[in-house]
Amino acid sequence: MTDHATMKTIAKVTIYSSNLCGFCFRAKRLLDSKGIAYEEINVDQRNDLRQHMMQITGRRTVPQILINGDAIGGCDELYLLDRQQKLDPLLAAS
Ligand SMILES: N[C@@H](CCC(=O)N[C@@H](CS)C(=O)NCC(=O)O)C(=O)O
Repeated sequence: MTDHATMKTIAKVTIYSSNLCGFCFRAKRLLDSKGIAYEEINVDQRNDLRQHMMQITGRRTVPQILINGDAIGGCDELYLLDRQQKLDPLLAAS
């Protein structure tokens, strides 16, 4: 169970996701492991939200992740940023 009391909410993180999406699951697992709170927008059955996601990210796959309004890409890009030790500074910035 996620302990919301200890979650960090410094950066605003948004994740566009869908059900039955392994990449979405992996991305959320990494954020959860860091105690980062995020807004999840599920685009299943919501073509309007998917269209909006495509407009602001230029991509059609899920997940799409935004940190303080900047589209950083999907799951692979999130893990790459983490491996490059660039993710924590982004998440700490408001
Ligand atoms: N490399 C992408 C892969 C994402 C991906 O393939 N997502 C699947 C769902 S798990 C998807 O959106 N498939 C629909 C499509 O390819 O149009 C990432 O790391 O986020």
